[in-house]
Amino acid sequence: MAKTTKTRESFDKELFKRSVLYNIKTLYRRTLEEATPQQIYQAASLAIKDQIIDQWMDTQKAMEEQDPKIVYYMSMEFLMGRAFGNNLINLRAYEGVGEVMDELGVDLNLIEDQEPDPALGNGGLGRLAACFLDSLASLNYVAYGCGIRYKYGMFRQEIHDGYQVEKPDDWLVNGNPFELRRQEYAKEIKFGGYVRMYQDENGRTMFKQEDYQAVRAVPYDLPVLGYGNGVVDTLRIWDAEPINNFQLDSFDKGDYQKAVEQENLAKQICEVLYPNDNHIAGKELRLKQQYFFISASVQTAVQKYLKNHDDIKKFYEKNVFQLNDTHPTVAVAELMRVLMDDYYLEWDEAWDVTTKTCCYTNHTIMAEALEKWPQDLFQRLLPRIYQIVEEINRRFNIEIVNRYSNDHNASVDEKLRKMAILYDNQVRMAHLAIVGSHSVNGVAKLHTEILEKRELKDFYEMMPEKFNNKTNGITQRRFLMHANPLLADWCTKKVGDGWITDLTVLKGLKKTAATAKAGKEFMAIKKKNKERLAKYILQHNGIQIDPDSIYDCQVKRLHEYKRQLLNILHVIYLYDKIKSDPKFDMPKETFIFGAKAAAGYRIAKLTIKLINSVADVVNNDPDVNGRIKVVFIEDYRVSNAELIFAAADVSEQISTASREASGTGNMKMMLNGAVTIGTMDGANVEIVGEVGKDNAFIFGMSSDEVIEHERKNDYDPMSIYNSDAVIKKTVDHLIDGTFSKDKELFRPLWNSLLNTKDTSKADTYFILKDFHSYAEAQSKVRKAYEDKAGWAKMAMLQTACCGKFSSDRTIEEYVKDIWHLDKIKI
Ligand code: CRA
Repeated sequence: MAKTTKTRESFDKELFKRSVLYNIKTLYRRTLEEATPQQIYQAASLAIKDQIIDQWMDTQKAMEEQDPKIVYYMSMEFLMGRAFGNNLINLRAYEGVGEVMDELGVDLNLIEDQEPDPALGNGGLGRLAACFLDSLASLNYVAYGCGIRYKYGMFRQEIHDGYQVEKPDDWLVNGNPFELRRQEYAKEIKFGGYVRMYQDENGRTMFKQEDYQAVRAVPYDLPVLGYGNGVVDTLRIWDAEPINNFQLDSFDKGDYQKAVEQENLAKQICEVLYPNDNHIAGKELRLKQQYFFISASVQTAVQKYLKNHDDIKKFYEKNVFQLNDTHPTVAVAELMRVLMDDYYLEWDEAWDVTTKTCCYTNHTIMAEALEKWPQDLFQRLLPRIYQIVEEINRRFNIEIVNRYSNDHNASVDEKLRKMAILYDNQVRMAHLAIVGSHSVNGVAKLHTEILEKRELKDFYEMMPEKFNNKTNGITQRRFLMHANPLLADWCTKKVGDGWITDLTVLKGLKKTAATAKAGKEFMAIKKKNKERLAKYILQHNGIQIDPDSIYDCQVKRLHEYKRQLLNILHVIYLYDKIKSDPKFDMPKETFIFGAKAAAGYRIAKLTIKLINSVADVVNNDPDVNGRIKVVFIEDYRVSNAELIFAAADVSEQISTASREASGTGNMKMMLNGAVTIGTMDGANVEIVGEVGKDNAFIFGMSSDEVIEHERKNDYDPMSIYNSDAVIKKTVDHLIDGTFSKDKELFRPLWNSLLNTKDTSKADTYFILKDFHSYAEAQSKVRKAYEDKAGWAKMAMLQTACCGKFSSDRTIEEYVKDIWHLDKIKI
């Protein structure tokens, strides 16, 4: 990390050192020599926090003076990853702290490893929120991340006998040194009861929630540092506490009962993150979580605005709410409630403010991820909010009728059926989000097109002006600078350090790096990173892998649509080839997987077991002779992801076309010089656009072809199986005892491809259909890798061409097209 991270003048090494030693003494009554690594980590974090606090206060002051517009990024998930190293990088103090630690005889890496990964997110959606906060602060915008302080984040994954076992992620056991509890900003949140209507003394019709259960939302603030600019934004996550009205001397049985219930509610709400990615479980507690953090955040935003503005009708001029998927959509109704019930706005006035404030991002077209709540549950839990949703729906239905009743090409009934917010006893959250927002965006070009042409076609037709695309991005500060310091330094040597705040600067590598010498340097760095990962894998898996082999990596959530099964079937196919032809010539290849499966997702969990079973057989078969190895990395998360991205040669992005809205792991791998093998899906399309199709290995059906097969319902995997001996043999290894003594163990996976009972449910993700095209692309990868110089050039081009995929670019687009924020000066 030497050259790229100049120590910022304001970072005082001596002060830092003294403060670490002092903290160790006062916190633990110990000397440095006596302190454990965890204690040194805590002491060092507090010393850094000290410096952050000054900048945080300066940012607050600048905000008050300059009164910029603020974005509230509302999200159930923020997958921040470790804060320690990232804060040092953005403070430009990484190098300085490294030196201090050296002087103290302490290994900085060991200290960083003391921090648990704050895993308050499932995957892409939560990590995107984290990258966005990093970019917002780095670009001098004022932003609040609003979320939940789950006591238990994404579970810790252990592998026992090849199976996933979920262990609680007790990330707060040692406390969180960077957080600040802000009791003074606590809010009351009300659930249940009924709504009483009455006239107030001015003759206004008022609505009051009565006989409700309440909990207290207490915010914890985490600093979000901009890179080297002194800006510190805030991630505000809410914890629930009981309201203190528990009176033990109460003889009223009803009160006692209620007090106990309220206490239990407070205990439950923030207990745990639902571990589902792209899938909605529909649990009542989840809706409580949603309303809990949204009500607290909306109340806060309004009160903050009114502290130094008096016209609530202009709220939207200074505030914007970005809803990260439909999970925070109750914000639409909650803002209406606050504006009408607390600040006496008329419906139309409140609606004007609300729609001008709210914006919605769609992250998926997967049907099982579409949020719908049973109307009665919604009404029982949120009686006042439900009334408001009913009225929004009533008015929207009138709009539909007005718009289409004279349109001979449309049927009003059909439009109502397809577009109403309340329909079939359900509350359709996506419809509420679209109607209540002035902007609706998808997360990659192809995804937005699919939304406009298919999934949200009716809405697009009626309100095209709301729709826009914002292709996702990632922050280079974490995923190059922190993850891959060797490559970061190399880039700086070649093109200067401008890329840290403007990733397009890396395009300068195209010229300077197109030489054989640069290629060798690049691949030498890759090799070092591959050794680093090999060491991690040896330590954690006990498997020795060869840093000279191709590292082919698929790391992401386990989901059928992401097709880890296609990947492992191809490994099985290669294994067969080696077994039947002992001389089969191929470069050594290591297939690396990392994935968590939702706890209740049976097929996904069985896929993990399959990968591990294949690994056992292949890695231990002398006939294979080290040509292929398979590794499943336990507990895939942000911290080990950084090691994997830096070491990857090949980036597996093989979802069924149309299913992956964007993907962001694809961008992280590209940034680190891994070449994509993938389908024309999500942001892969744009990656190929940037790097050129000769520098990627594209295979499989297009999204149009997939959608067409689904429309016609004419896909028959069984006929492929019956007519294709290679596929038959490969697939049958799932049930012929090759990978398990119990031949029936993997039968459900075999069935998922060839379901003989219900053929419409067979191979819904077109694995067999795309198999050969994938195997061919894999064979091209191996061939390309054998040309060392050619590969080096292709790998470098990935890094050179990934400028577009910085979340800085994404954020500037949100600002320009939707948010219209002002930059603050510090
Ligand atoms: N699961 C998509 O599937 C996308 C991210 C971030 C996802 C990814 O393709 O990159 O969002 N969708 O936009 C999602 O969570 C609820 O939908 C994801 O992370």
